[in-house]
Amino acid sequence: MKQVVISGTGLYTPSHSISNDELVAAFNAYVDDFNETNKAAIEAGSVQALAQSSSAFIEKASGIKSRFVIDKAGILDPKRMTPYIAERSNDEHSIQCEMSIVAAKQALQQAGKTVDDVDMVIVACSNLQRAYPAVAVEVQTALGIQGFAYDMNVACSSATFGIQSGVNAIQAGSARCVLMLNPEICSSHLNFRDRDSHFIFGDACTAVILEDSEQAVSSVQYNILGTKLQTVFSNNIRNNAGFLNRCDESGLGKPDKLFIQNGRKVFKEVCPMVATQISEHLEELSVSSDQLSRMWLHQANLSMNQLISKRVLGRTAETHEAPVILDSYANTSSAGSIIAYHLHKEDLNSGDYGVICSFGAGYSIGSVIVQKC
Ligand code: CO8
Repeated sequence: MKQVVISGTGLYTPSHSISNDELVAAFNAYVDDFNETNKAAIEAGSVQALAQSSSAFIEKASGIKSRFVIDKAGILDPKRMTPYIAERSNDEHSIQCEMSIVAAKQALQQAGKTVDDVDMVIVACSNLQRAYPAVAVEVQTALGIQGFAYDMNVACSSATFGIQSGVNAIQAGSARCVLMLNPEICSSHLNFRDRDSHFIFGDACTAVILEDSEQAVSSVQYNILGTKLQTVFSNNIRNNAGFLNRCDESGLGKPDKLFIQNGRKVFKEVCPMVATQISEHLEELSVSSDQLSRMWLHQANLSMNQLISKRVLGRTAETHEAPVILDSYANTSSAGSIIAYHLHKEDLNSGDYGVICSFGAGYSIGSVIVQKC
């Protein structure tokens, strides 16, 4: 069996960042306007007044302080609260392709590879900007890669599921070197008028190079010891946007065509599942939790990560053991655990063990146990 390594990663970060205070100011202006406009109906009891948001709540409940976004102006306009992302002609690169190219070039450089070495491209993310042609095929062609490419979607777990697909392809002999990308534009499917979730997401794109260890030349490589995936159906995180929407006009524009969740239930149900999966996965690979130097966890909520790492380690994790990037990136869906890995992978020693773990809608959970070469 071929030993597959992660030999390079890349990260595209949008140039705009929104602080909690900025986001809350826009949200509260929208709330004030709504309540003023509907004053009579609110007083008559036929419309419910909206409640204001608060930066203090956001940071306490989630650990998020700011988020990067493709467009700031549209989100912070209380009359709009949706990013401005202009449509492009079919002759231009799509925005997900553009983000992917930046992250891919970094990952290739880190891996010491050129596009000629890559023969498979996976674009794995929560939302694809069009039905077809696959964004992955567009990226493949834009970069000049031979071979084949496809898109896949497993919500927040898309990257770990994408890693397993890449590992399988290399071990089966259908690919030599895989470029796996996660272009997440969460701001375009977040309801910025929803107090419960308007602060949760940000935008980013990550890239991962997977290849046979025998051909890898990178100075920072991690052997993939095993991948483990799990899915259990749940309606607690859902987005009903889709190609059938226009077939029933009554549903158009309703909140369920954007991200909706029951955050409390997600928290309670997913944390134990994730901790159990990581512990069982380590055991299957005969790695004890004492040997685990790093947990690059999905970046949705700080308390979630503290709870999961505590259950796995049997003690509170040190900051460096479970690095946090959600404070400045928020939840970037599938990109989150890869951003944590990308920014916090160099300082481990040869032989050290780590786990990349994602979890989210589906429910879906993916763990990738790695060892530094
Ligand atoms: N400001 C002030 N107060 C607020 C606000 C606000 N913005 N929002 C809620 N409150 C109030 C509530 O009204 C409530 O008040 P009361 O106690 O009087 O009823 C109180 O604060 C507590 O509310 P919650 O119970 O909702 O707060 P929590 O402590 O549970 O925190 C969280 C909310 C942060 C959402 C938390 O539950 C959480 O993080 N849960 C896990 C979420 C998660 O991980 N989801 C995964 C989704 S990611 C995924 O799978 C990707 C999908 C695809 C990507 C989509 C991109 C858009």
